[in-house]
Amino acid sequence: MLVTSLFVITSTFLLSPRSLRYCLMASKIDHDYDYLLKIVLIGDSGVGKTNILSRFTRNEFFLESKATIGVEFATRTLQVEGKTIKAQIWDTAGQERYRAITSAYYRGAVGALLVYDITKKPTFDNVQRWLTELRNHADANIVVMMAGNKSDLEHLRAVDEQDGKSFAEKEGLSFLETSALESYNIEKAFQTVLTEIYHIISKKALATQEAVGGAPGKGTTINVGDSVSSSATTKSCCSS
Ligand SMILES: Nc1nc2c(ncn2[C@@H]2O[C@H](COP(=O)(O)OP(=O)(O)O)[C@@H](O)[C@H]2O)c(=O)[nH]1
Ligand SMILES: [Mg+2]
Repeated sequence: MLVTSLFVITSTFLLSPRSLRYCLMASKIDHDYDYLLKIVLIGDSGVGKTNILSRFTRNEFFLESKATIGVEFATRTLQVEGKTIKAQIWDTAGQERYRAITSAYYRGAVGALLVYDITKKPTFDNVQRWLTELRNHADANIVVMMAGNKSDLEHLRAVDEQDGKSFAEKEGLSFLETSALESYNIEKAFQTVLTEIYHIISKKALATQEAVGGAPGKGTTINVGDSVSSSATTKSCCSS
């Protein structure tokens, strides 16, 4: 087993290098990944969030919606530019139906997949509302990928791909059409978000190194604040 240090990365990591100097607590936890990154799934009910998660983490798809059987999060470990990244992906477990997603859901998230259904225009119209929710509850620098899901249902399309692209461009988001059913662009959507986050982390780490006056040595773990890191490290539900 590859044993390297654990870097628990949360949104606090997106602070300025000077803030980092004081916010980051170093402690050592040996683990089999370099970074643990929390990603949240958001978007209207029925757009395919749970199936995107199951496709990405277990390569499974369910035709029947099981809104009531929700997991808190699922994980998958993958390589990004030579680093071992453990993506911890949170699913809403149906709370989005009641507009009752708590701020704890967003806490510590460094990435989000904002999903709509290309066959249901209202789910695209609601993307703006979800962005506002993100901006109110998540870190300002969170990396967002907008995903127009169910691209396999071309005959039922109600949202032009170009409209998705233009909206994403206007809002500074990445954009892909996906299909959890056909496993189309699911991998790419997460890879893109994780790579973008990794680029931010490595830039910040470099800046911090300069500010602090040296590179963190091998075996140094960056742990960012108690409340945040505990949510990312102590829950063991559903991890694979
Ligand atoms: N055709 C098609 N159906 C999908 C796709 N993704 C999800 N679904 C279906 O859409 C319904 C809602 O999916 P679900 O993942 O529960 O959506 P959630 O409420 O956003 O979590 C289910 O019946 C899924 O089988 C997709 O890519 N293509
Ligand atoms: Mg769901």
